[in-house]
Formats: sequence, structure tokens, C-alpha cells
Amino acid sequence: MPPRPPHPIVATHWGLYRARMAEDQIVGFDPFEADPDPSRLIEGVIAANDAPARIRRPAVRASFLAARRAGRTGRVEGEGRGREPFVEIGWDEALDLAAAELARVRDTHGNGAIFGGSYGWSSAGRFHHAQSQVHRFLNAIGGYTRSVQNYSFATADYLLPHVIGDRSGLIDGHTPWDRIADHAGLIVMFGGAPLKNAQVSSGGIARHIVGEAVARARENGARVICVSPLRADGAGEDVEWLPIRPGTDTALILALAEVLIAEDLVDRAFLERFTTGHAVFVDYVRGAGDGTPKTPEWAEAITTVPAATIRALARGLAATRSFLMVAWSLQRADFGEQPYWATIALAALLGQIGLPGGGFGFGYASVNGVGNAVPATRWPVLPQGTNRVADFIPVARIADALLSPGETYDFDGESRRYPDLRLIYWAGGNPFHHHQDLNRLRRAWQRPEAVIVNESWWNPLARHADIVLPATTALERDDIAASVRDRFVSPSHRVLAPVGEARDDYAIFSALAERLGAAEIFTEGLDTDGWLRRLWDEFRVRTPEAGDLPEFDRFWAEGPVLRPALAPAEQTDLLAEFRADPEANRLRTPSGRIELYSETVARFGYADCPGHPAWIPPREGWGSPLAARHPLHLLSNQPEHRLHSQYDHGGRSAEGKRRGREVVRLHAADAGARGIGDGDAVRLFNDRGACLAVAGLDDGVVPGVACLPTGAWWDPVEDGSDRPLDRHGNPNVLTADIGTSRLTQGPSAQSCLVEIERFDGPLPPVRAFDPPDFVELAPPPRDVAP
Ligand SMILES: Nc1nc2c(c(=O)[nH]1)N[C@H]1C(S)=C(S)[C@@H](COP(=O)(O)OP(=O)(O)OC[C@H]3O[C@@H](n4cnc5c(=O)[nH]c(N)nc54)[C@H](O)[C@@H]3O)O[C@H]1N2
Ligand SMILES: Nc1nc2c(c(=O)[nH]1)N[C@H]1C(S)=C(S)[C@@H](COP(=O)(O)OP(=O)(O)OC[C@H]3O[C@@H](n4cnc5c(=O)[nH]c(N)nc54)[C@H](O)[C@@H]3O)O[C@H]1N2
Ligand SMILES: [Mo]
Repeated sequence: MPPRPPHPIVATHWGLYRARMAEDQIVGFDPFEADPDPSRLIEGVIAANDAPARIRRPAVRASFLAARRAGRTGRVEGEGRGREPFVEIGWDEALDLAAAELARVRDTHGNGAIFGGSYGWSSAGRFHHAQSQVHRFLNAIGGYTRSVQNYSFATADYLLPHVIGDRSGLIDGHTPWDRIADHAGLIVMFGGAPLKNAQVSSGGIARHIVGEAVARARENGARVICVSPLRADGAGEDVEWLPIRPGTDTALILALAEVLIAEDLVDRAFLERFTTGHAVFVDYVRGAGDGTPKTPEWAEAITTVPAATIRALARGLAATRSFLMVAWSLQRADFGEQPYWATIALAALLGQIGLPGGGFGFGYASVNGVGNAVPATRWPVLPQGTNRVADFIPVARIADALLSPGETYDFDGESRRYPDLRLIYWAGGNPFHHHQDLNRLRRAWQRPEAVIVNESWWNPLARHADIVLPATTALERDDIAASVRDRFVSPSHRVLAPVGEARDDYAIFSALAERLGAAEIFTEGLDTDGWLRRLWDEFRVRTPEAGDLPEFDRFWAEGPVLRPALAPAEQTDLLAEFRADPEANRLRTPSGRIELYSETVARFGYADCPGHPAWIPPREGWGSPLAARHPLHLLSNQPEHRLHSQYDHGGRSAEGKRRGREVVRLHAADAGARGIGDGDAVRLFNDRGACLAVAGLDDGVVPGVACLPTGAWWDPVEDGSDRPLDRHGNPNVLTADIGTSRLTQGPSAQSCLVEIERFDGPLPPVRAFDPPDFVELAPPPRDVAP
């Protein structure tokens, strides 16, 4: 690599930062100068880099190593994954062992028995992106069973094509913030626009835009309403809060539609010209089939939003240019299709879709950069090769697949079978953070014959692996960073030496590929320097202003390049072209129009996702039978003080905790009824599990709701129970592992009921950040399956 410049820059998912150096040592970070609203998530990251939780050497689960050293293959039960000590070994033996597992499973059961979905956010750089690396490697050795979708918006991802023909307004094609700020008179944000979430964006951020966008809309006179169980989801003081019960927005949206219909405020011409199935939807809203008109009074009983407020809001929506935005969280819940489809239907009744700053869009603050007016660019990506295995699972059905190989399940109109997965390779994600019902996942996780993980930290994923290979962190390697939602491309310079024996994922996979006879396919003869140059050169060639971009060495020395923003005249609103000419620009739905009733979805015959938007009471929520025992609705939203589980052992995350545990926020009325005071230790529980946390009283939480953010490293008390108490406050010991519906099979974490009690016993110390126990020699395996 060319030398590191004197003022290096580091790219993270939460922003670009200038490294402050003193005598060649990094001493701190300064925010990137073009960023108006830099994130503090960088704090503590340097100190965390060589924390005790760091994985320093390759390590193997003790009974697994003993079995393999004794020549025994197959599943090794021992004490079970997650409950055993590890043996640290040298790189050569570790790589030989991992390569032998891959070869044996591939040769015995085929590449489809290797699960390489490896979902997760990894780190920001494009080349060392662990996801891309592991997929490229597994393709080089013949392929793997992959996963489709993501945890963020799986449900919307598979619903929207049925409704508007593609993922516009979800993945790209959003009406830009500028247009909304300039034209909208009323902005209704279901799930709010939480600035805590807009701190991050996959691939990195040069400019944080959400705070200034909402402020600009307010300056231009727009009324901004945050519909949420949490007041804090509003972006700023002058955003109005409309409190709602979680999981009930569909009822509110249907009632808004009912008012428009009853008061003749519907844009009939729009419905006729641009939609299909509106008669079915209107009949449903009026109660034609089920005898229940979806009136504001009906919705008030479900949502707690007063009927008068609903009527006034509906009239307000029709009286001005209005924009409906929905956070991704709403579809990570039972029947999460419904609030999205209902929003599109409501926007269609209003008839403003495709007009400047009008209509609908999704995820505007779920990450930074949604609605950023940036020119479409194909940023540098590591090519992943071709996967010769066609099979896949929906990403959130991992535990089902492991528990029930061969079993059938429904998915988007297909009846499919779960594959027989024998080996899991995970790099750059943390299923013991992201998956629901972790106690169930742990049971499922015992099934495969081998689990190989590349990680930097002894987090719950690494602890549940057989072979753990220590990976470098982003601070320890050179990379190129870029994000589809932003305008920058930047070097990310190595500012620290690797801790212990950590290696880059690229080096790890190169060495494995070598052992499996695929080195040339995987590396193409290039080292890191060679790859970075190739990615840069390819990017320069396909970028319009290629001539303005420096060659690699200058780029490396000079730092971030900002591409020009889209000029106002180049900005368009979602579905504007369709509105301008619906024949020439037919949507890719069967009718070519917006489908308020989908014959395709109706034909699938799923009771949990009928052919039009509908109110289906959640499996878990207020009013469901479980509420008698577990009356509080648990929201597990994204954490303000970290990205998922990353750097939970570091500075910023620790600041958000009390007594070393995650804070569960609840209303004083709910706390008082349970004898819980602010700062008390509490136990949250339901039939799936239990965790400790510290109570934070907050009148900005709707009564009946408890909010425990995700990301505290799971810290089970190992007492032999299959539902051990988590000491630290990880909500995924409580959440349900059930697909949103048979249509989309997405994660449904936000539909979760719990009870909370004061915890008066001695507080067990948090052990999550201690390394596991290490032993010198593996004990003989107790039980080896053939
Ligand atoms: N209850 C509940 N659960 C949820 C959600 C929720 O709302 N509620 N949200 C879900 C959503 S939207 C998401 S996206 C997921 C997020 O889930 P994940 O993306 O799986 O979470 P992360 O903590 O970001 O995991 C990334 C892991 O990659 C590791 N890593 C980082 N860089 C590298 C690298 O270069 N190499 C290697 N080998 N490893 C690296 C990190 O140490 C970390 O362990 O969580 C989901 N889970
Ligand atoms: N700081 C930080 N930012 C993040 C992340 C992180 O880990 N840390 N993760 C990133 C990722 S991967 C993703 S996918 C996005 C996710 O983005 P979102 O899905 O938008 O994130 P959440 O925080 O789960 O939800 C946003 C808010 O929706 C509200 N909400 C939940 N359920 C309901 C409901 O039924 N009705 C209504 N009206 N509101 C509801 C909650 O109060 C919550 O605060 O966040 C990203 N941003
Ligand atoms: Mo996500």
C-alpha cells in the first residue's frame, strides 16, 4: 500500500472521521468537516479496540477439537455450543480444521449443506466488507445456501412488488427530502423520524441530513406529526406527538380512509386512472363484508387515538399537500404488510402520489440518506462470483430451517422445503444479536455439524461457534468506503496495528481457498493493494465525472471525494413518471397500476395476508389472550448509543446503560403499579425467556408499553435451564420467532408481550464482556454422534 497520509481518515457506518495522530499514534477522531450533524458513536472506539473481549488467537470449542483431533467427524455434542470453554490454537491448525470441515460437508452432502447467508452489517469499507468476502469465498468453492431479504424490511421487500410493481419508495426512488420540505403542508410520520437511527447508514455517511431536512420543512410552515408510542421518535421540539398503541397503525390508517370516503374527500379520478381494486378496498373500509365499518370510533378502541383527532387529521390530509412516511419498524411486526399497504391505499385516496412533495415513502429516518438527492452511482463492490446453489431461506427463518430440515413452508406464493444445513459459516453479522427468541435459536444452533465464525470480539456469536477465527477491525486495515445513499467515496486508512494474531477476512479466506484448491479463483492473484486499485479504477471508468477523479495514489493521499448533489431540476417525486403517463410508464404489477386489491395475493389464500389491506389483530398485542398474563407491549427498537451489538463493550454504549445494564423505559403509571422506581433493577419475562434491566421512568412512553433497545450482548446465567436468565438486557430473549405472514416470512420482533417485576435479589455481575474460559487440552468428548 502507498504510505498512510499524515491526516488519515476512517470510514464507519456512522460517519467519516479524521484521525488525530501524535507521533504516528492515533489519539482521537475529529468529525468530517462537511458533516453538519456528526454522530458521537465513534467515542470509545479506539480504547475498545484491544479490550479484554477482543479475540486474539484462533480458538476451537473444547469438545469439538478433542473429537477432531481424535479423527471423529460429525456432530459433537459435548456441553453444547455456547456452554463450553475454548482451546486457543495456531493459525495453521485452525485453517486446516476449517478447510477440512468445509471439504467434508461439501463432498458428503453437497454445497447446499453449507449455510453462508451470514446476514449482518459488517463494517463500512467496500473491499473488507465481510459479507462480500464470505460470499465470494463460498462461491469460489462451489456455492452455498444463501438467505434472501434482510431483517430491516423483509416484509416490505416482498409486499411492495405486488402493490406498486417494485421496491420504489423503500430501497430507492424516494421523493427527496428537499421536495417534501419545499412542498408539503402536512407530514405524518408513522414511527416518527428518530434522529437516533439517522446516525447510521450502511457503507458510511459524509453528511447527516435528517435533522436539517425536518427543520427546513418546519421553517417552510409544514405541520409535522409523529405517530408513535414514543415521544422521542419526533425529530425536534416542534414536531407534534400523536401517541398510539404499537402494532395498531393499520386501524388508524383505515379510519383515516373511512373519513375521506364518508366525507367525500376521495380523489376519484386518481383512483380510476392509477389504481385497481379500489372498490374492494372501499367496500372493506365501509364494512361491506365483515359488517364493521372502520370508523374513527372503531379505531379509537384499538389505537387509543381519539376519534375526533382521527377525523381532524383526515380532513387535514385532504386539505393540503400531504406526505405519509412510515418507518421500517412498523413492518417488523405481526402482519407487517398491512400498515404499508394501507398507507399506499390512503395515499391513493388522497390522490397526491407523484405530485411534488406529496404521497408516501418508507424509512425516511430509519437510516440516514433515505430521500437524499444523490445521483445514482454504482459504487465500488467486490465481485461475488456465481453461486451454483439455487436454494435459499428467508433470512429470518434460520432457526426454523435448522430445527426442521425438509419441512415445508409458504413463501410468496410458493410452497418450499427447508434445506438440510450441516455447516454454518458466519462473518460480519451477529445472529445472537439479530435473531428473535434467542433461547430457541440456541437450541436450533446445536444441530449443524460445524459452525465457523470470523469475528473480532468474544460476543455471543463467537461463543456459539466451533471454530473462531480472529478478524481485524476496520481501524486495522486499508479500504475504500462509499454508500449508495450518500455522495462520497473515501479512503479508510489503517490507523492501528492488528491486535494479537488477528487477520483480515480477505487473508483468512485466501488461506482457506488455498487449502481447498480455489486460491486463484478467490484472489485472482491480487493482494489488498491490488484489489483496492482495481475497485477504484473500475469505479472511475463507469462514473460520469471520471475525468475529475484522481488516480488511486492521489485519491489515497487526498481523501474523500464528494460527488455533486442532484440539482433541484433533476429531482423527481416517487411515481411522478407513472402519474405523468400511466400507459407509457406502466407499473410492473399485473394491472400495470397501483393494486389496492391484488388478485395474485388473494389467490395465495393466506389468512394472514388477504388480497387487500386489512386490520388483523396481532398474535401478540393488547387484547390478545396472552395479555392477561403478560400485559406490557415490548418495543425493541434500535439503540441510540451503538449500532446493533457493535461496540457494546465500548465507551458510548456504556454511557447509555445504568448499573451496567440496558435501560427499559416505561411510564410511571406502569412502574408504580408494580412497585418499580426509577433506577430499580427489574426482571422482564414471558414464556420464552427473561432478562434483567434497569427501569427508566419516562412520560414520553405510552402507558402499557415498555421499550428495551436491542444490542446488549446476551449474557445467560448458565444454570442448565434452556431458558436461562439474561443478566444484561437483551430483548431478543423475549421476542417471538414467527414470520410476519406466509407471504413474506419477515421478522416480527415488535409484536411481543412481557411482564416486568422489581428484582430485589443480589444483582449478578454482567459477564458478557469477559472472554470465555480457555483450557489447554481438550477434554475427551462425552458424546459423539456418528
Ligand atoms: N428485537 C429486535 N431485533 C432486531 C431488530 C429489532 O428492531 N428488534 N432489528 C433487526 C435489524 S433491522 C438488523 S439490521 C439486525 C442487525 O444485526 P447484525 O447486523 O447482525 O448486527 P451487528 O451487531 O451489526 O453485527 C455485525 C457483526 O459483524 C462483526 N464485524 C464487523 N466488522 C467485521 C469484519 O470486518 N469482519 C468480521 N468477520 N466481522 C465483523 C461485528 O463485530 C458484529 O458482531 O438486527 C435485527 N434484530
Ligand atoms: N443508532 C442506531 N441507529 C440505527 C441502528 C442502530 O442499531 N443504532 N440500526 C439501523 C438499522 S439496521 C435499521 S434497519 C434501522 C431501523 O429503523 P426503524 O425500523 O425505523 O427503527 P426502530 O428504532 O426499530 O423504530 C423506529 C421507531 O418506531 C416506533 N415504533 C415501533 N413500533 C411501532 C408501531 O407499531 N407504530 C408506530 N407508529 N411506531 C412504532 C418505535 O418507537 C421506534 O423508536 O435503524 C438503523 N439505525
Ligand atoms: Mo436493519
